[in-house]
Amino acid sequence: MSILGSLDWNDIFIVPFFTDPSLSTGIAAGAGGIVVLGALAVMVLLTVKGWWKPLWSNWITTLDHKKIGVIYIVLALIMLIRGVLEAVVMRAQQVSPAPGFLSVEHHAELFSTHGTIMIFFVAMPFLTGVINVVMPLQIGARDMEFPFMNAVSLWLSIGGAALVMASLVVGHFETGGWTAYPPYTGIKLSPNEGVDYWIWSLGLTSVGSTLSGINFLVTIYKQRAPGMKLFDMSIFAWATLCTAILMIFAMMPLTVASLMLALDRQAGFHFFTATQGGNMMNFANMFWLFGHPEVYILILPAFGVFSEVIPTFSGKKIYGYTSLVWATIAIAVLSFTVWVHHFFTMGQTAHLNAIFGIATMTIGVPTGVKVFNWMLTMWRGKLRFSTAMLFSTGFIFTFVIGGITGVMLANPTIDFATHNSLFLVAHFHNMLIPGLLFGMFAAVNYWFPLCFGFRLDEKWGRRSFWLWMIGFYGAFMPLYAIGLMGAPRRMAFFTEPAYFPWLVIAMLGALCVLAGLTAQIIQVWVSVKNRESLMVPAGDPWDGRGIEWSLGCPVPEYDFSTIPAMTSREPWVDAKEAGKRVMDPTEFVDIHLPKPTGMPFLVGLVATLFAFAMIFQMWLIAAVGFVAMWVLVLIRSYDTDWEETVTAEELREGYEAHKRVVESTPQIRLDDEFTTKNRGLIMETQV
Ligand code: HEM
Ligand SMILES: [Cu+2]
Repeated sequence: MSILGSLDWNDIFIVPFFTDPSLSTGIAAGAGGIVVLGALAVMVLLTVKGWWKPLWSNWITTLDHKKIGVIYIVLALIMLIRGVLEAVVMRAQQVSPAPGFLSVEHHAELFSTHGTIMIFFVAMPFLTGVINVVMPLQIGARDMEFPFMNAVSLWLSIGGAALVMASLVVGHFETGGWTAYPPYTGIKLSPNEGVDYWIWSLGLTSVGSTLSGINFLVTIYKQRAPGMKLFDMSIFAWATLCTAILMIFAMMPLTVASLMLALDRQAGFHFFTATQGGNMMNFANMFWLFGHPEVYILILPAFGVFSEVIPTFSGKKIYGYTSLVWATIAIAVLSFTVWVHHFFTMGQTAHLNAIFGIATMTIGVPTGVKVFNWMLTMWRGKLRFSTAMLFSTGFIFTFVIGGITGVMLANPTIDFATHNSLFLVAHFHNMLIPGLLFGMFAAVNYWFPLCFGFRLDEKWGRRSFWLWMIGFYGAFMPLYAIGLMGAPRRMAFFTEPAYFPWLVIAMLGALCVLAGLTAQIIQVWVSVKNRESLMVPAGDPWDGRGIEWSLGCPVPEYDFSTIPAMTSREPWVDAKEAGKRVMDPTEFVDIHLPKPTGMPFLVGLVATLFAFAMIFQMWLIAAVGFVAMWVLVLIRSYDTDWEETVTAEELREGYEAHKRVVESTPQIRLDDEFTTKNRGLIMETQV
């Protein structure tokens, strides 16, 4: 066997187009071409602008939680562009006269990559990024408990995403959907490297997420500002805590299931082959033992975001803090008790189905509690519809519809009629687009100034909201209808004329979503261009409530010059009500920050090399990569010179500088919040 394993000429992205020219292979070649040219263009840009060095020293080697968070979010946005484009191609395929312009395999690859990407490389990095930026700032910490491991998680996730991108250029992705059920994904029915791409890209990122979960949890336990009790934490921090626990316990079944699949495929095991004593249901159970908690990993952080944005833009304290916390905990616990609802039809008894159906419906209760909490927070508030608030209110409205269809599906008898239909596809997009993406968009619009010092453009932000909102309804309401009419999911094409008008609407909706995404890109572009007038150096541009807003924007690398005194649940609001514009400092002491290091990047790089080699069965390279990974970790373990000191004096200067900025910033009225008069620190009560 050659050193290049199973890799051969036909795996290079343009070759199939020349051997079998068609629109389908042309699109595949074009997609591969975009990846290659895009990568080249980025490299040329970096070289021409001389940005390699700053990129390396400011970003790639960083251990700063805020920058790591930003990189995660950038990753999520890049992958979101691919995911949405794939969705548009699928929609175009289904409105084309049968059999459409894509080969059946190509369409299957598209829904598989779309689903895999959206869940693992959009949703997960997005929420991990937002947590990274915000959570330490909200609990009064200076960084994660394990900054090095945090960066390793990041580079493992990027490595996983890079593999999915590589599958456009070298070889194929799998065709078995994001769930990759055997026996279809076994070596007999899926002999090419596609499933291995799925296994190893998920392998990298699931290890990354497990480590992130551990990091978040320990950070919350150990790094809270002195005096901050658990029940003093922000709701977002609570959401992070519950998410972290879910990440720790839920990612592992996935890692194990996918590694077992790898053993089945490459080492002749038979965990999942019924004819050899294995059982496919072991995969289904393990996958969903991960998969259902996973949807709460996706949704809880967004719930946390809404619980921060809605009070701020309603000018009121969150309604029912304690009930919100308990609802979050209840959802986290219950999320481990419902996984069977993903395969009601796969042969267990009616009794078992009934139990899991009831458990599923139970989750509606704490979720309903939350919806009422948000609505009661807005009740009689003075609402201001910033982009972040629009996404939050759009979420409540839309999410409730998705929730109702979820309770319908929780009923096994209904599920028997609707499972594997487009009704289900409509349902989960109805949960995930508002319940995940809108939350993350709200988070970016809300917290962006903390990282970059300026606000995002509101006009384009609002446009993006309306396009996403209308686009969502257009793209997915029709799927409920044709799903009930019997349209199955994952179909390459439809020949039933009654579906056609609905599919056209869905296509237009998807285009509208694409326009929304474009509006967001324009929003960032316009904001960067006008950043001078959007600067909010004094911090707190929205009259916010969390202690993250007591800092200037952008937040300095060390976050807090002195750790805030936690006198209540909302010390920043108390300070403002007492007429203060900066929080009183506690004690200035020397602090230690971890030095930047290229090691996490290298670990990610060799891990990715290892995974790539495993995909193409290049055993020698795989072995080298695997060993190199651990050698790097070992070298790092013996590194004693990894901290740098920020002196108490520097911190005091930082504090004084911030105070001067705040004092020289004129106070404005809340009505001028979205104008260029907003340089930070709106104090309505003072005007
Ligand atoms: C942005 C607009 C989006 C559009 C237009 C869209 C469209 C689609 C389409 C057409 C399918 C295939 C349905 C079928 O089985 O026939 C699909 C599947 C899927 N989508 Fe989306 N989607 C979007 C966003 C998202 C988001 C944000 C997520 C998750 C965070 C997501 C997750 C999935 C998953 C998991 C599947 C199932 C893949 C499979 O069958 O294995 N999608 N989507
Ligand atoms: Cu579920």
